[in-house]
Amino acid sequence: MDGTVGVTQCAIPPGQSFTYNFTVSNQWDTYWWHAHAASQYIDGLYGPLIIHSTEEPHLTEYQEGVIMMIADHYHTDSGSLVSWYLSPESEGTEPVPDSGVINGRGTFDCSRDSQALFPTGNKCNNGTPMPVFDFMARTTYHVRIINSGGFANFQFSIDNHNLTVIEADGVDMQPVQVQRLPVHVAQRYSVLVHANQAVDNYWVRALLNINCFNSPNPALNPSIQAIIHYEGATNTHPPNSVDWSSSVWVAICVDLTLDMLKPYFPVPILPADANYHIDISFQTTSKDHVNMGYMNQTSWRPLMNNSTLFQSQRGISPFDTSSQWVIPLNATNGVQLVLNNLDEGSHPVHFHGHVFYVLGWGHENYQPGVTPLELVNPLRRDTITVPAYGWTVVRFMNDNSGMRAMHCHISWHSESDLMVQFESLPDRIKTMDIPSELKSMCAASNAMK
Ligand SMILES: [Cu+2]
Repeated sequence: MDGTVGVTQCAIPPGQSFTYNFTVSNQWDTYWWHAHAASQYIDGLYGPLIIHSTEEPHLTEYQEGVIMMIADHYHTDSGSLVSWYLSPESEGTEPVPDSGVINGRGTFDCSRDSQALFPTGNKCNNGTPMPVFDFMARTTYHVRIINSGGFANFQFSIDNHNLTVIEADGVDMQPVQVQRLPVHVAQRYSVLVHANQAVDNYWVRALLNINCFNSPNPALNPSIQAIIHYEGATNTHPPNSVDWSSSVWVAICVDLTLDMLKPYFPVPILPADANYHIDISFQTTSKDHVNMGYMNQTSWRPLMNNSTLFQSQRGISPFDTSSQWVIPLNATNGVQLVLNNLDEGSHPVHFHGHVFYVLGWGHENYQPGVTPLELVNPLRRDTITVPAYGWTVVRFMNDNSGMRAMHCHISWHSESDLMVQFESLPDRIKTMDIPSELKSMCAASNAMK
């Protein structure tokens, strides 16, 4: 029920439906659902998925909850943009968003449209009024921030209000106070916000970090905004509040540091019994002159009308490494990965089915055995930014059998095939009870051709 096309299932055919059925156990906090076929989600097929529990450690520290799903927004359909991106014309430059939305709402100044990479002309529209979040004074809000966008890393802040981070990607954190929060694609944070300021209106700011883009988009106003409206404040004027003076995490598109993000519940880390070095790169293909993403030597090509999970269950292995880099993991033990980024861009790498233990990251060369790693209560999360020309060392416990994708969550990069798969406990996959409805979708999509 992981939903990854070509990995755990075939796509849901047009006009058909599929019901995902899964059991939640010992898990809570902030997630999201989205289409996992090609670049479909950035056209809007996504939503929040929040799991509540009486075991949340910060449950008594807030009174109200708010969700803020923040996404960059393209005014051209993603299929057209992928066609352009995966052509020699783009020279590997990612499409830059035209605007941004919070909970699906955002505005655009159509006088800027002609400066866009793909102007929309008379189809341009000014969007919808920005969202307004009603706050009551002297109340503490649990604000869940989700980056559901395709490309942009953003810096989140609320004028005059500190943010107390208590969760990252479904893992509870020891509280840490920040004024600005960098959030990369697919990452989630929970922050506590105390409505302890004067009754008034305040800007919520999600600054799309243009320093992480390879090229400018003059049509883009990178400052995506919403309003916090205290009950009793006048609602006839926009906020007069001013941005924090502390500098944004501009030039480097990286996460909060490891010493800031400490899990609330420590989990002992097992030693690593298996080690893999994964080079992340982009290479121009000699045949088509297209810039494609590579994990080591493999650029992933999704299977048509099949999935690697179904193939694994039938015992088809090894996989063809020219299109599927599948790492078999036979024992329940610790697996350590060195994610080495040879590319000039940062990559928010997302892992299905597991959380990473994040042992370290940096910009200089990683030297095994020399570079110090965090082994005591290291950060755990499921989406980690690998810095440009930098490295990240992660570990995970191979305790969740299945075919698990690990990919860059920037939509353009997953479309350029930046993905590796882990065949977790193949013997258990062979005896896994896979619902026939999952398999029958492959036949249905086959019949459509
Ligand atoms: Cu990437």
